[in-house]
Amino acid sequence: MSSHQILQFRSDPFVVSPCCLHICPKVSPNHPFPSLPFQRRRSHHAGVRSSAKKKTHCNLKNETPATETAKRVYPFHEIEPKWQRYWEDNRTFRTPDDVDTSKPKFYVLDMFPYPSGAGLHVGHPLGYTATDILARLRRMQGYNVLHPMGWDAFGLPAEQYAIETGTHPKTTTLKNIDRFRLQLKSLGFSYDWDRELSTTEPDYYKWTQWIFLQLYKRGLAYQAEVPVNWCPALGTVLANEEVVDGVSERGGHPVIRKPMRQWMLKITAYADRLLEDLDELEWPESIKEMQRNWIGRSEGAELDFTVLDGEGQETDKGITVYTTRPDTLFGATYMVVAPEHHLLSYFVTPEQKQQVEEYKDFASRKSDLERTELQKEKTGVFTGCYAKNPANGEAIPIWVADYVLASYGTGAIMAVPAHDTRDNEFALKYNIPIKWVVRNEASSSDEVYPGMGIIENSSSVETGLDINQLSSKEAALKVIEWAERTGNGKKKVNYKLRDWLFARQRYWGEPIPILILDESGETIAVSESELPLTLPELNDFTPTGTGEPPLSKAVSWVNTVDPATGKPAKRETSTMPQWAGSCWYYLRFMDPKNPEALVDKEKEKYWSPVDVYVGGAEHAVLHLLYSRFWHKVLYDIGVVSTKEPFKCVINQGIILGEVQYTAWKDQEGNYVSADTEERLNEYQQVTIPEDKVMKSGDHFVLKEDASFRLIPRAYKMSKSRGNVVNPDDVVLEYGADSLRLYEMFMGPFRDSKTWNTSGIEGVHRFLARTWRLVIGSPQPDGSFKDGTVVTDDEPTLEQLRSLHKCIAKVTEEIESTRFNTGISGMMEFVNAAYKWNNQPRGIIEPFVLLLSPYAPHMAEELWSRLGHSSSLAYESFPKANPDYLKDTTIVLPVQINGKTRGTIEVEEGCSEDEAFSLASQDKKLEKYLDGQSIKKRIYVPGKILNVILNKTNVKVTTK
Ligand code: ANZ
Repeated sequence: MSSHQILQFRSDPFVVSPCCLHICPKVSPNHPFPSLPFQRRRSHHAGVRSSAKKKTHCNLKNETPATETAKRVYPFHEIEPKWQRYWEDNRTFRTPDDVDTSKPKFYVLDMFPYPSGAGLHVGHPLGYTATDILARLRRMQGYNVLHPMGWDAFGLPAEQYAIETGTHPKTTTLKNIDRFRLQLKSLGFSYDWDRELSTTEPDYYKWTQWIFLQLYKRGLAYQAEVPVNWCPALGTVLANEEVVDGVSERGGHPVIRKPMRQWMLKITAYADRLLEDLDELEWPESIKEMQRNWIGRSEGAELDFTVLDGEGQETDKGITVYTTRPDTLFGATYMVVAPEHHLLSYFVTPEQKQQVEEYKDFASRKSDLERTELQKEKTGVFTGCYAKNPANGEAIPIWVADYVLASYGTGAIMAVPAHDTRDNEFALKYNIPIKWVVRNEASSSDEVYPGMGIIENSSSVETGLDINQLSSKEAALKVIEWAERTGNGKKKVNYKLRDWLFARQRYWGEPIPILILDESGETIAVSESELPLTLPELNDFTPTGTGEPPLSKAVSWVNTVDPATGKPAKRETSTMPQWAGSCWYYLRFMDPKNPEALVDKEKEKYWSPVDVYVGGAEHAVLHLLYSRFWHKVLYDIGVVSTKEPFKCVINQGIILGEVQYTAWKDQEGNYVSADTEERLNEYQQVTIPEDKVMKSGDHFVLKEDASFRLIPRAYKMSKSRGNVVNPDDVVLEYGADSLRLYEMFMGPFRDSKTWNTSGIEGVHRFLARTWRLVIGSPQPDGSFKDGTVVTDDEPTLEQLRSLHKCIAKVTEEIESTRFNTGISGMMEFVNAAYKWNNQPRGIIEPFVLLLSPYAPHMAEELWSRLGHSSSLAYESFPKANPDYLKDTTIVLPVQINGKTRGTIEVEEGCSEDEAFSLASQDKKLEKYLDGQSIKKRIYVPGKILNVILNKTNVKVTTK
């Protein structure tokens, strides 16, 4: 899924080789594991390693500098493909169709990707690693896990590419999918590949079309003449979100508003339920709030104003306004209608006609967003006509202005410039009277006051309406009651949510299964038994330019007959928008091959709802709202058993590119410091490589001259900035486990984070240390012995405490999706384990299981070397024993020459050396010990440390 489907095709066949950081031509970027000259290749088998039973000591302290380089690495390039093959051959992560439903289930889903030509970027594995960790954990905790992957593969880029090159979108899509699949497999994700699906496959879109028919049959899919965003250059209609600042999001082509007959889905019929059911979801509050705003429910009234003629006489025409503030009715000093208001032409006076027409033309070139932007200067034209305020009979002018939208409310407003900011701005600009009718302590006599308060200046003898002295709330109720009684209006609930424009004039999408009878223009649903209605083959994908979709070129497909009557008919040639396929894919994963139904009822009942759904925050509104809408329709017709599709949604933060340092140069090429008083944007910006930068205090400066300050900044990864990191390169250099671990270690999962290559080295070193902890030091040639250094010794209390602390931490942190701190817990464990002089099996085996959700390849290899013959994927995840988690620190008094001089906090059972080292670092004790020669130490564990100094000591001060 992608909201930014930019057409990118990887053109360079160069990747960074792991051996030398040199560019190696001809290494296919499609192959994540070309053979490497890096390490001597040995065969590994997933079989038993009996040497694991031998008692061997881990003698890391004696490693010589000669092994330094070899020490940094472990043979990930052998381990990783080996285990990926193993998982694939054994279908380790397959979720059988007939799972034991007495067991608990866990459905963890990624927002499936749009397989773009650019391949994966490092943002993808962030969410995918998180869901993979959760999936692996739950499997080991005894859940049935559903963890599928597929492709949201219809969409513009493949079609644009087809237009440019003549390559069929299907060919491009399949090629891209192959690449994505290979890349995902190279990262060791535990997807059930047997359930893979693509929205472009007829077996899949058969059911997308089926859902459309259910919507159509229930009046939820209809055709309407609507003003659409028409992009002449792309030859298509675009959705509002595909238009940015009046141009198409893709390609930047101008977009105009044009009325066209279009398929619409009646999402507004579900507005209330979409709003109410949000409360029961475990979603980020920010997304729920965005959905609430998008739905935009507001309560108010529709009030009728009678239009007056040139002489001020009442006509039979009326304008209905929508207002959320009926309490301000007496303050309405003018009215505004939208330029597209259907009655406008009836009441514009002949003198004003030309001006109004020109204004309508001016407004048609702006998007709704531009028109309603608060900062934009308000514009408008007087219609020459007046209307009667129903509350007091006053004649107020009617204006046409584009800050009122035709698509909201009634397309007309009563303007109250004393209490509405936009009206106030407009009235001041066009010299329209302002009348204050609401007061409170915060309001001033001549400024706009949009808040609630006590009503004044609001009574009329003529109409008998008097709301003075009432609170805004009471006054609003009274006005509505009065309007309903006198026939001047009624209570009204409004929504910002609009019906969903559901047609695209493009080829690469699902055909809409509708026939249009030639004779009558009547629309007829294609029979369900005829589905899928497959896309016809086409060689010419160019838009017709007239608004007629490219499918109209498939003449023999288009021209057909109504099977029921034999009457000639044409097929609908618009296709569905890209959002369609992603509206329901999570259901198909539950039962991907079912030819009889979208999803089997029993399977759906077991797997629904998705327990955890992870993806980018950019899908907070459209995708998540559209799929909730479809789900509710499916619920109403009995296809699904839950009201909501996704129980918990988590947004991963975005990954920004590596920090870039910017310096400025004047015309002569001399540097200008970033803290200069002058305007920096008048100078030329240059990017400074990291090795020419140093930190000075809180700032970054040029190494060659520290008086020049630089600005560090991380940017969104983009091809044009050249800061895109390709996951293939990282996998080649550091391995998939390192990439996974790094992406999780970068920072809190939901926050945005900056990529930093030295950070990968850090986690890579941690993995290498873990490897050596279990396998032992490398041999002089850099290779590692088979087997492990693990012993069958009974674990000590200290070892058990370290392990169980780690188990508790890792489990808790994964469950709370704090993956980064889970890794810190494992790092602490490994640091502690390096101090032990044996590595008992009872400690190391559980630790390997703890590591496995994060670094599955290494964990599988260690597990196999520890003597296990099958995958650890379904082993029980270790459970922390609370007995080993108790706080075990004690306060130890420290004496110097027999006099108590302070205390230190130590672990119960800590060694004399550790206690002494802590004492010498203690602020209070440091002054007694610093530079002194020590005669002897008397240590009674748990009781006291007494340090006896040599009498002849001379105090050495180093400060
Ligand atoms: C009089 C008034 C007085 C208003 C006041 C506001 C404050 P929400 O809450 O977003 O629903 N409005 C109505 N239809 C509109 C349209 N088609 N285009 C632009 N503005 C429109 O906003 C409802 C308020 O927005 C309405 O209440 C109306 O202005 C304006 F002190 O009416 B109000």
